[in-house]
Amino acid sequence: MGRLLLLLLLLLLLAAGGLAACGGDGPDTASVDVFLSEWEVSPEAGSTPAGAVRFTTTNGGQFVHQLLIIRTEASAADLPTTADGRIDESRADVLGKVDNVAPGGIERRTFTLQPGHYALACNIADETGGDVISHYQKGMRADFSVVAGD
Ligand SMILES: [Cu+2]
Repeated sequence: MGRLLLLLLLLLLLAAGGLAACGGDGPDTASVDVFLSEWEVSPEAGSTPAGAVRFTTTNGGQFVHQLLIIRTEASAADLPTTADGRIDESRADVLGKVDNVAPGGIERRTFTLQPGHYALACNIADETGGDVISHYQKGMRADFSVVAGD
């Protein structure tokens, strides 16, 4: 009886592992971990090969954050902004967005990216007592490169 239970558990584990291995991302998918907090956007690496890129976004802060992936020639600190200091997304080439990453949360999303220079940023603004706190202005931005693969 005990042995049968163990065998069943083992089969379940194998099945789960098999499913995870076929979880949608092919062998050519690159992966980048990005850490969000107050007030930083910190990719584990400064660049990734072009093609399918899986972003694992972890929010280690106390606020809700997001990850915008913006294709731009400009430095991440010099993106076009609106009057309240947020990035003007209507004037930015936003190629990917991982929205509403809760404190302590982890979100995984795959985007297809061409070679070039990018900015990773959080464009949330919180209003407290009439003041607008733009996460972007607080420093939630990082330069990032996508390089041609082989
Ligand atoms: Cu933020």
